[in-house]
Amino acid sequence: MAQSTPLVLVTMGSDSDLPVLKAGIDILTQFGVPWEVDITSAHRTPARMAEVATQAAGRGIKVIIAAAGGAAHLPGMIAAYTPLPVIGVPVKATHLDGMDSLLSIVQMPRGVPTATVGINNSVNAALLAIRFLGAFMPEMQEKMVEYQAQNEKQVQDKASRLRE
Ligand code: RP5
Repeated sequence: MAQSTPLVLVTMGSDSDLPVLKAGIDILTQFGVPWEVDITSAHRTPARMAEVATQAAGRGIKVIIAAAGGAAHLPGMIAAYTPLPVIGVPVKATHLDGMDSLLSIVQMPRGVPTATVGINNSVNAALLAIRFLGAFMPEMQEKMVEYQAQNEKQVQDKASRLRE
């Protein structure tokens, strides 16, 4: 699945990760970010994963979100092949409840940074990607400011109702 001139590539190790990523993809759509969704397994399709990661920057992609569960090597391997910022989403996919994925993604060796969000938290991955875009796209930063204001208002409204 792709939109015209995608800025954010969302990739995952298996189609079984897709339900977890849906909420994040919805955020990208809500902010008007052109995205592309793909499946590239570090273990099952290593050559294609390397090709996709190597070519991403040249195609105009600015941020990569990579999700995987279990021995979650995908985000780190993609980060090894691209100069782009990579955000890893640990997916809860095994009997270890996502702790395996989280630790696999967050414990990258020095020199190969991979941002890591919470287990199954594709929403934060998308919001972080949008913040990266906002560094050079003022309209994205403006939308983020609006989003933060909405969040604040929602919490304040709930607090007001509790005080009533
Ligand atoms: C990982 O193994 C995938 O990212 C997925 O989270 C997990 C299970 O994959 P499937 O066996 O469902 O294809 O590589």
